[in-house]
Amino acid sequence: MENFLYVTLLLVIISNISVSSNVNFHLSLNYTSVLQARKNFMSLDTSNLSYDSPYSYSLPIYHRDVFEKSDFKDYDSLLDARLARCMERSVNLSYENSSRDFAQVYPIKTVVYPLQGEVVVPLWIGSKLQRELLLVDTGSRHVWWQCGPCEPKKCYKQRSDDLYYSTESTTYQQIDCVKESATCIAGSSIVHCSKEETKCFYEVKYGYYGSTITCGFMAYEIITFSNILDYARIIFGCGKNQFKGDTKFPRLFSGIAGVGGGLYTNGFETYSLPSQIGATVFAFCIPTPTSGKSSTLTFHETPWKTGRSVFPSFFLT
Ligand SMILES: *[C@@H]1O[C@H](CO)[C@@H](O)[C@H](O)[C@H]1NC(C)=O
Ligand SMILES: *[C@@H]1O[C@H](CO)[C@@H](O)[C@H](O)[C@H]1NC(C)=O
Ligand SMILES: CC(=O)N[C@H]1CO[C@H](CO)[C@@H](O)[C@@H]1O
Ligand SMILES: CC(=O)N[C@H]1CO[C@H](CO)[C@@H](O)[C@@H]1O
Repeated sequence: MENFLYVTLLLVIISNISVSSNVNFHLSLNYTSVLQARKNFMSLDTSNLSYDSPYSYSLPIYHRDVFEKSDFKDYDSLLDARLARCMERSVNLSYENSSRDFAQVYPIKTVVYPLQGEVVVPLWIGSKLQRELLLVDTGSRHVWWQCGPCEPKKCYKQRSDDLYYSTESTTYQQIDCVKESATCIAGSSIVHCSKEETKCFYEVKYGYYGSTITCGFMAYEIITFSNILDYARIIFGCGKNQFKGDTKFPRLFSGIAGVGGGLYTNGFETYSLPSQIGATVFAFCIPTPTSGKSSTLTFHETPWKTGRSVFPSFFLT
C-alpha cells in the first residue's frame, strides 16, 4: 500500500504546482500495468546481463536496483530503500547551503552522494579483463576500486568475490611520483606524494560524509570498453583500505567512477574518467528502475573549444 501513498503525495505536490501556476496536469496512471512491471522486474533473471554497448568508447550502465533487488523481499521494500536514499540526498543537499537563497544556489553543480548513487557501470579491468561494478558519481573526479592485496582485513568482502588483484594483472603499474611528479597532482586535497616511498597516496571522503571511504595509492591500469578494440590506460586509486572511516561501502560494488568535470581549475579534473580518456563531454540516460535494461554512457570529443566543462544530461529512457 505504501506505493499508493507515494503516488498520492506526488499527486498532491503536482496539484499544488498546477494551482499556483494555473496549468492543468492530466496524469493517468494504470496501476495494473505499474504493478505488473514491478512484479516482472522482481522476477527478472539478472544472471546473464549484457555488458555490451554498441557504440565506440561507451559503457553500458544499469540502475542500481537491478543488482540489489535480490536483497529485498518485494518491490515495496526496494522502493522504500531507494526513497530513503533519495530523501537523505535531498535533505543533505538542502543543508549544504541553507544559508543561501535556494534559487541562487541551484543549480551551481550536481552533487551526487555516491554511496546513495543510483547508476552502476561495469568496467573491464586489467589484462585479465576482470569485470567490476562501479557506482557512477557525477559529483567527484576520482576513479577508484578495491585493489588486492589489501592491508590486512581492510577490503570488504565483495559480494561476487571477484576482488581485483593488481598482482595478477600485467597491465598494472604503480606510479613513481618522484620520477613522474605530474601524475600526483600537487596541491590536491586528495593525493600526496611520499618522497620516501615514491608512492602517490590518496584518501577520499565524499560529500558531507565526514569519514574516509577509501585510501590507497594511485596506479596505472587498462580499462577496456565493451567494444574490445577500445581501451584506455588510466590512473586509478588502488583502494587498499576501505575501513578507515565509519561509512560502509555497499559490498555489491567495487568502487566509484567519478565522472565529474572541470568545474575546478586546480587541475584535479584530470583524474576523472572523461578527462582521462580525452573526452570533453559525456552523456548518459538514467535507465528506468523497473526496466532491468541497460542504458549507455558515452564519451565524446567536441569539435569546438569547451574549456573543461562537462555537462551531464539526464533523461529517462
Ligand atoms: C492497464 O494495463 C493493463 C495491462 O497492461 C491492460 O490490460 C489494461 O487494459 C490497462 N487499462 C487501462 C484503463 O488502460
Ligand atoms: C546464461 O548463460 C549461460 C551461458 O552463456 C547459459 O548456460 C544459461 O542458460 C543462461 N541463463 C539464462 C537464464 O539465460
Ligand atoms: C558546500 C557548499 O557549496 N558550501 C558553500 C555554501 O555557501 C557558502 C557561502 O554562503 C560557501 O562559502 C560554501 O562553500
Ligand atoms: C552524508 C551525510 O551528510 N549524511 C547526513 C545527511 O543528513 C542526515 C540528517 O538528516 C545525517 O544524519 C547524515 O549524516
